[in-house]
Amino acid sequence: MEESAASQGEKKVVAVVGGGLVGALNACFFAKRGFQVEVFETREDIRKAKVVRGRSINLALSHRGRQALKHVGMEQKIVSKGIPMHARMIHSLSGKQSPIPYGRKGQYILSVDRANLNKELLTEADTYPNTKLNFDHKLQNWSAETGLMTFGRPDGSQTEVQADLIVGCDGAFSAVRKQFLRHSRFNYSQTYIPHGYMELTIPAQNGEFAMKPNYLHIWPRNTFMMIALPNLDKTFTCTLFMPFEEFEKITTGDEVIEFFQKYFPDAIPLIGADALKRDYFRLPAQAMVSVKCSPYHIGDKCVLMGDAAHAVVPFYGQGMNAGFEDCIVFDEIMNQFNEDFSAVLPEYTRVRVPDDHAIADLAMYNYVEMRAHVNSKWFIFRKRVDNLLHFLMPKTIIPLYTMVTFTRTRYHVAVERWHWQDRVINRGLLLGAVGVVFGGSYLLIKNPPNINKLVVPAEKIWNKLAALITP
Ligand code: FAD
Ligand code: EGU
Repeated sequence: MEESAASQGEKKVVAVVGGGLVGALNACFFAKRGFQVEVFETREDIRKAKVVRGRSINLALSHRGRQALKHVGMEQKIVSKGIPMHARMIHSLSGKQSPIPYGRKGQYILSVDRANLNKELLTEADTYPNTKLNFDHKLQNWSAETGLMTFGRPDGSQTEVQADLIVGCDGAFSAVRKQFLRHSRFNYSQTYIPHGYMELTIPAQNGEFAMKPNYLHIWPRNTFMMIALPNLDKTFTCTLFMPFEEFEKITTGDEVIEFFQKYFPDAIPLIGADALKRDYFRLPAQAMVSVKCSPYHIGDKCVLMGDAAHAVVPFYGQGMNAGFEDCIVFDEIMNQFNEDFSAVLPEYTRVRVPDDHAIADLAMYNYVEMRAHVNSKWFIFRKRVDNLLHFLMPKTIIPLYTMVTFTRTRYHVAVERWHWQDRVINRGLLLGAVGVVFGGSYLLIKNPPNINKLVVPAEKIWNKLAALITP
């Protein structure tokens, strides 16, 4: 009946390249299915390393990511170490803070520590007897024909490993993806945005959070933007976004203070003037890239997931969440097609590409939008309008961020719905305007105003004005 090697107990070998967030989670998904899982990661074991250099320090975890963690029994473990953020806190230039809720009480996102999340996922993957974690293994080359991979080791040696399926979870600069570029009919685009980001820390004050902890703090200033997420040690990690050009203009400690005085004055005492002068120059600003490609697979041998398949700019807080959702989608298709890679891989590409492309576009759209005209007033106004319309028509109008953040509505469907809602709103506004014109005309015809009543006050006003200007 089942012709797969699975039933004979000799499950296929799945090589997960990259032991970052998506790779470590994916290892759990494949291990749970009983595959022989091998994870290959360039870095040393971050659970043993003293200094972990990574991208952002903390991340916003939302519904899609949580659902994926739930699939491997990790949701509670991670959520318990996350800090709920029920609302944004908008900081205006004057220092005024305005909270804007994400939704109802149960609708919140979590600030989670990236390093801890990665460690917990690796530890979980490690608990499966059919999983082996290989650190200090950097993929150098692989063959789509044979599934043979070559890894470089820190001592300069190389090792070769064969797998039935190669899962590329090696991030935005994926070495696995490099081979795809040689194949015909592979679409690829990457865009670096002009902005860079820099992380700064708001330390705890007298052992307490220096700002309200259960918020995503945002300082929207058009071209310049800062956001801060809380950490378990009562610090906040601020991420400053601005054009590289602007980063480069600031070359001295005093210029840093001057800049902050102008755009983020309330943040100076929070970060501390001396720390700010020092930390600004600690690391150069980091680049952000958007990568889109398709297909995500080659034959029945290789598939890309997470940032390797779709690096998105961080302006929707969805990069990791989308990568985690990739794992669920793949898992569901594995059920549907009985783990037959030759059927699963094309189906995964067919189903997932439109959604990943949609979130990449949305994140880029939001970047352009925020940069162009989002100051604190506009941000507050737009979110209030969204929330009001949702309150008036809860079934018809659902804010885009709600669909993206708090549901598993397919990203491309969320975008379609958003456009549809826009048409409904515009039609509503048009209908309202037409109603006012026709209704007003009808009322005027039915109850023609007494000309004398209208003219007399006008005359009175004119007389008064005339009295004023004549000496
Ligand atoms: P990575 O985390 O990059 O992991 C890739 C792994 O592969 C690494 O461990 C790397 O060492 C390894 N690797 C690379 N090359 C090789 C090789 N040749 N051989 C072997 N191993 C290799 N997402 C959210 O959901 N919410 C947020 O709030 C959020 N905020 C962000 C803020 C910023 C400033 C940035 C830059 C990103 C943010 N993201 C956020 C996105 C998120 O960081 C990524 O989407 C996520 O890290 C992707 O995980 P990944 O495992 O695919 O890739
Ligand atoms: C950027 C960097 C507010 C973490 C988008 C909202 C982000 C995050 C928003 C980073 C914004 C922007 C949304 C969430 C989240 C908002 C969202 C952005 C987490 C539309 C650690 N964004 N981010 N939108 O609605 O849906 O609050 O680095 F400023 S969480 Cl840019 Cl929900």
